[in-house]
Amino acid sequence: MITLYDIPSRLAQKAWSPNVWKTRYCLNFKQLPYRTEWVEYPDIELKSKELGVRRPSLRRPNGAQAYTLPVIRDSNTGTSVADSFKIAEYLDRTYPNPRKMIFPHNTAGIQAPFARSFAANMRPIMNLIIPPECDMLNPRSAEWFSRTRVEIFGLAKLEDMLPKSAADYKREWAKVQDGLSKSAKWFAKNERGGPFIMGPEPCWADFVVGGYLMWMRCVWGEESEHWRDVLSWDDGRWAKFVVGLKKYENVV
Ligand SMILES: N[C@@H](CCC(=O)N[C@@H](CS)C(=O)NCC(=O)O)C(=O)O
Repeated sequence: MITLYDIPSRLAQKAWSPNVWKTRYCLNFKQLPYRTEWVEYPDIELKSKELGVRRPSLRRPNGAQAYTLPVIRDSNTGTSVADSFKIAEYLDRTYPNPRKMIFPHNTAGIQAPFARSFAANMRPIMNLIIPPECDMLNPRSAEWFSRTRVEIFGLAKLEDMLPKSAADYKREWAKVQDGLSKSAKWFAKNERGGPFIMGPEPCWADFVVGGYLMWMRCVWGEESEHWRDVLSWDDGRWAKFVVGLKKYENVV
């Protein structure tokens, strides 16, 4: 059995974290049995060490190192793996179902830079999404998240990340749209019609995009203007994409 370690939110489905969603999509796609164990932010380092994760998986913008989720523990092999990309590689290597490869045709080498370029396109979302993300967490995680972000970004308070005026906010939101549109052009090159980057079956690149979209949907809510915007952008490409990913959204 595989255990997936994830950070809980106060939402009904609990799962919200973009990086952990990448892994959950992988597990659901490969139809591997697993269960989720919830870990609050301040407990991630201790839990990781307990599981035998040897080193931190993140270097922060201020240079500090941090342990992160997702982590998986696979009791079938006695292995713990941190970092969503490394977990995806581990899952393909350990459970190589030829019809369910996260990196079909050995594409890890080209999907890794895809994910980095996508994240770069989406960089403008950070200042908009991090402050409200905090409201979705349980109190211990919220306190810890807010305090560490204030430190990392050298702020007086978390809300200082937000644009100062409505006009500034609009400009920043337009940059998020622009970032997704750049990525939409990559998807449009697939002549098999999608909804995914390689056609009807998803792969790592799709789970990366899906993780971001899930994050936005969780933080702002399905009824929000933000989410309605996203679904309308790029001629409804993301609306179709989200429908396509739905069957991999089980939280167990
Ligand atoms: N490169 C890592 C990044 C993981 C990551 O940043 N996870 C966040 C949750 S979305 C985390 O655990 N952050 C802990 C922290 O910031 O202290 C991956 O893809 O797994």
